[in-house]
Amino acid sequence: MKVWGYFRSSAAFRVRIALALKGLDPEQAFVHLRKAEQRAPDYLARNPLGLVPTLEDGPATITQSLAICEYLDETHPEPAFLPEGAADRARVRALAYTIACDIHPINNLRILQYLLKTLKVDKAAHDEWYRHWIAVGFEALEKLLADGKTGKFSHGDTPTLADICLVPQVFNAKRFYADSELAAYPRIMAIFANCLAHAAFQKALPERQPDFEPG
Ligand SMILES: N[C@@H](CCC(=O)N[C@@H](CS)C(=O)NCC(=O)O)C(=O)O
Repeated sequence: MKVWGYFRSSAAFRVRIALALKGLDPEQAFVHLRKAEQRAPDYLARNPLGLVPTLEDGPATITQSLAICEYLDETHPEPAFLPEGAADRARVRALAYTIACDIHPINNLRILQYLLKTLKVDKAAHDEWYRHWIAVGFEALEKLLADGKTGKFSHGDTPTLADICLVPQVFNAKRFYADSELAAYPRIMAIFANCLAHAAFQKALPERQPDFEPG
């Protein structure tokens, strides 16, 4: 098994958490997004969208972080990323998709670069865009988490696919929000703190990765 990622990528971070939760330690390859290595022909042959992560497992090449997480969950069922019961599984998926489909893509590197370089918006407008979509998403997520099913983690007291998405998204938000501002989302931040105390989440942290660069 081999995984392509980048220390700062939220989507690659999701897969690192998933691998660590499953106790898997595949070979790693690094794609430097700031150096545009994601658009090199050999990487595009693996991942035509030019996005990290990509996972290879034997003959299978898998793109899309959530598809990779579900693949790992099916091939290595313990510990499970989804709870028992269709309604609870749907709840966890809804939390994960709120982040992965409705928050993260709007603030992805290529979108931000398009705003700055092609549409020529200034830095202040760029930052406002970023902060706005985080706030819209986190307000909704905070309400979704208030349904009585949240425990130490997003769903009960064990990590699920929702937490795999939540932690990288909070890391991402911290680049443009002070901790005092993020305190407006107490459920999200309590789950974030509990996840950070878990060894698998620790192992997946950006600063623990071989390609980490400060700043
Ligand atoms: N939906 C994709 C999103 C992947 C994605 O957006 N990756 C980002 C890093 S978090 C990326 O590679 N960005 C490169 C770019 O924007 O050029 C997934 O979940 O794998």
